[in-house]
Amino acid sequence: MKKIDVVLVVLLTISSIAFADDPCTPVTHQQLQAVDQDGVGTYNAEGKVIIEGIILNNPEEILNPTPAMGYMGGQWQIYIQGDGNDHAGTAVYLGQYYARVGGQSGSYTDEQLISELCRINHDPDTGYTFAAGDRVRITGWYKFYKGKINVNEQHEADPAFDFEVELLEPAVGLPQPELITLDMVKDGSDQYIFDQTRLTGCEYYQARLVRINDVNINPENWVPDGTVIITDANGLTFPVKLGIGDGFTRYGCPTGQIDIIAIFDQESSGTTVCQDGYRLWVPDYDGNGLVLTDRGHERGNLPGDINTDYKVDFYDFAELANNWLQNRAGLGECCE
Ligand SMILES: [Ca+2]
Ligand SMILES: [Ca+2]
Ligand SMILES: [Ca+2]
Repeated sequence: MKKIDVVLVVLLTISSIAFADDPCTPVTHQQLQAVDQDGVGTYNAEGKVIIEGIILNNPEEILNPTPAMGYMGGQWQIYIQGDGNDHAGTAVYLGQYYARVGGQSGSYTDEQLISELCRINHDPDTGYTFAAGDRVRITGWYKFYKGKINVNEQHEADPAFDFEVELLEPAVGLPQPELITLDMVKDGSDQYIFDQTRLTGCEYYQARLVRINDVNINPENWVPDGTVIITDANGLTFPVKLGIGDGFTRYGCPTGQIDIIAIFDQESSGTTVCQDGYRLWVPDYDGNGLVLTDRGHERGNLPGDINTDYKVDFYDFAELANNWLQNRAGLGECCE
């Protein structure tokens, strides 16, 4: 064997050992989200996956991270949208009470949950707090649930199942929402369009930011975490899940023809046939009256103007008093 061949063999051996010890496979969102004819995820390679993309939401605007709140306890979820030709996206999830849904290594105590939230809310290198519009890399296990393969801890609290969030580029901004019409995701009978190839219909937009113009909202169920129905001029409808951003309490449902910017989501009614349960998820609303979204650029710049009506007065004080001494788990009380 020539010297250079020996070096090659040694290098190949080292790299294969490294792979066996650390099976983390970079995948596109399209690869990870592939489905069969029933809409069930087909990705099934060994080890963790690595995905990259832009964070579409602040987690506490769609799920409450407060320990011991609700059935799953504190929860955390972000959507990551693929870049360029990778026309797909993936949700990343963490919850507190895995034992309630069959986790083998139990649940998190309140303190353990806060520690985990602190870990995944911050870049390990810089301490930077992640926000919607950051480009990140996620390394973790995955599990199929009701139409999507989520990157998560496979419902295990054991640290071996941790996922990592790393900053690639801060503040790149949200992706331009893709303008769609309801007839691209609903058929003439107002049924969801399901395409196994994921090149058209609801699957094509899953876990991505979309915009739908000129719809009317039925204000019934206009409450945080409620589901409202939008209708277009042709009578096609679509459910919109409201986030838990404070705008859904502070402002009334916009009336008349409006536009909507949302994360296209799926949570199917079944677990073995997953061709329904599509919905639009809007994390927060800034009360602008024309577009159901939070533009993230508040006017006014008056400290203490909590309800952003350009005046600091008792209404702001009432909101302040109502939230006095509350804190946000996994953000404020993280000490290193
Ligand atoms: Ca799906
Ligand atoms: Ca963990
Ligand atoms: Ca005010």
